[in-house]
Amino acid sequence: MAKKSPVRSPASQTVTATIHDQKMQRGEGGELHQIAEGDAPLLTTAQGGPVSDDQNSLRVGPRGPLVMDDFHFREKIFHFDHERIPERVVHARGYGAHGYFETYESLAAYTKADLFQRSGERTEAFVRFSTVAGNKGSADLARDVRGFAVKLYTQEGNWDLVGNNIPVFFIQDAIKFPDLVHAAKQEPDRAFPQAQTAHDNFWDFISLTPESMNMVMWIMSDRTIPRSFRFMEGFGVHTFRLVNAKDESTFVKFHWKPKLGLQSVAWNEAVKINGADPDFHRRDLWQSIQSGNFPEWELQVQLFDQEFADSFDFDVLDPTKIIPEEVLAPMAIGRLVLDRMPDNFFAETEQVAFMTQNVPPGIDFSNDPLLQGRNFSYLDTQLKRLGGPNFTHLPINAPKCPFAHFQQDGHMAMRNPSGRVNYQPNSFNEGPRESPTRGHRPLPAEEQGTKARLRPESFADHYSQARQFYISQTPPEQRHIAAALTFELSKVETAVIRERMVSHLLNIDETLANTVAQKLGFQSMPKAADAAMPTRQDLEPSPALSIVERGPKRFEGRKLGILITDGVDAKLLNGLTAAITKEKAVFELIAPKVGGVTASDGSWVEVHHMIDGGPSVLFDAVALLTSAEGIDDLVKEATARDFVADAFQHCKFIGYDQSALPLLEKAGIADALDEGVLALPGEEGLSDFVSELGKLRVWGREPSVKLGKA
Ligand code: HDD
Repeated sequence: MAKKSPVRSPASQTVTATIHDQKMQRGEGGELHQIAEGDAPLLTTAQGGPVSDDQNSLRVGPRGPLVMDDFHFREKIFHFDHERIPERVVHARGYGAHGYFETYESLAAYTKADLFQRSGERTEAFVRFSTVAGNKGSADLARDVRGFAVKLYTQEGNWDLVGNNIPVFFIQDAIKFPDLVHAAKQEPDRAFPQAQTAHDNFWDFISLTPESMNMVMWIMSDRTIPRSFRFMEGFGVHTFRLVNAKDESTFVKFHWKPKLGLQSVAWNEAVKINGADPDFHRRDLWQSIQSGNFPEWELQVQLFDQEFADSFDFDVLDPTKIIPEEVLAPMAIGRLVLDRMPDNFFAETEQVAFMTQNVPPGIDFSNDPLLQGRNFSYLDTQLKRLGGPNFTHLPINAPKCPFAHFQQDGHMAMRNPSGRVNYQPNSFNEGPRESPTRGHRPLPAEEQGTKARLRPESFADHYSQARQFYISQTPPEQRHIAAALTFELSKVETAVIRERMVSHLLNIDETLANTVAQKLGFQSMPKAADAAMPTRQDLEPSPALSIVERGPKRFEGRKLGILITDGVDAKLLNGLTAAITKEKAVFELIAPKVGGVTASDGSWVEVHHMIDGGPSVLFDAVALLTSAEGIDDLVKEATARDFVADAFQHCKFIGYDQSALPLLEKAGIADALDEGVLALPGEEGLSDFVSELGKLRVWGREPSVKLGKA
């Protein structure tokens, strides 16, 4: 729970001292605060001076000019004018939480990294999730990659694993990053579109960058519209190295696997969520942590040696490629639990500075050129954003292990050493010394070659894994990829860009290319793009790449929206809410009026939303518990009809009691009821309904919804 700051302290706080006849109270940190009239803490300037009037600025006469000696006004407005810092150039919109990482078993055989030495050891963690392209105030459900940045405060320094929810990237060389980001963000002359890649510049760059094709398949899949941060994977993307005490190195790829399984929303749903609740992902994380449902991920690693790397189909240094889990099984090594929201968003989530170069002894880099470029970039950006080199003095960025160095001074230096000696070596035997045995030592490696700007031949196959991703998807997921490509390209005004993209799709999957071309209204097909290497048709599908295959099996962690009216059957409602709670899921009640409804037994039931503010897109499944007396008014509400029609078209499970049938009729689905629209049995059968909800979506319904048969 958030700690209360002294300023927000309740008026009842006890007076602990009296100094110069002034009543004082002790704040959280033991510091003394003065008390104003009454019991509230005394308002002061930033210099600590008591303020007499915070409502009116100093002026000459009641209608005269303001005067310059109003230092309180000057300071207050000055500070306000400087409240903003530059937003992140990418990943500006984000949300963070505190937690811990727990090591399962010692990994000493592979790494000397301190956090992996002892089974059961817990390491403090801070995680920030983000979207990439949108500005700080953009909506959560933009179709976009999600950042998954983890800071682990280990006993041998901070380790930042700055990953995404997708294991590959757009480009192979960091020198292309500014171009990629420029193309993805708002176009510079018009400053739109916001938080969207559905525009000419993005697809122009992408269609001229064949190395991005694997990533294109991932971003056009439902991975980029996750249901919540809690239901998505995270990936370190690059190949890193683990180094043990004998200086033996093992290649490693890091994967975060959500305990709840994977889940995304439908595109039409995402668009509506952005309107109904632009903070959908923030609210979800906030609510689940504040209610004690702590999200959890398992850290899994793919470990391999040089021999495997040499024999693998693709270059392990190429960040546009994965190693399928079916080829190299991941090993679970620990778990990450998020259990505390920051006390202050700005101080923690906004000021947290992740840097890929932050690695403890036992973790090392590979020669992935994207990773090496990143190691160069992140420090600069923190200097710009946070305003000076002392950002490590901020509590969120400071190590939690002992640290000592001779870096000094600079803007806002908060930790200043005392004493005379601020250099090494010195004759006074003072100050910290380096340790060749304990310190981070790069793995000894012999590198040689001709200095040149080049891209290795082993990075040249741009289509085979894109195809593998596509053929690994279930039919609904393949449909969604085609629909997403069609939507995005339909927003591209320049015909040649649309054609160029389809010419790439021809190298990935002909049916996909034809579907997209047909939906875009092409008169003829372009020829396939020239490929540096032919697409391999022999790569096996990898079921691990499908969200549906890795979906949850239970309703746990999800939310049921229950639409109720006056006269709702109290027993049924109580039975359903109890069954949902037992499943470790949550429910929210929606009614025509936000005050509440009177149930069949005369009891008053408070609700969370009025129907206009609680559309079904905010829930994983819905139930309609109405009554003969309440249904007549409900069917007249357009929003009630939308509630049901949307739930149906988004392939959600719908439970209803008989009184709600007129609403199903009004929503136009009474004739299309399928196995996902369930008449609610009496109380006894409710647990069966809840276990049915575990399937989440009725994907079989989708084609008929699309064809307007419902
Ligand atoms: Fe990056 C932020 C992830 C490539 C340069 N990046 C940033 C964040 C994440 C990633 C999650 C947000 C961190 C936070 O929450 O504060 N970036 C990635 C991944 C990449 C990647 C997974 C490819 C595998 N990034 C990448 C390249 C460059 C950058 C190639 C530059 C050469 N990234 C930055 C940055 C940011 C950043 C400009 C902006 C804000 C920040 O660093 O702190 O330095």
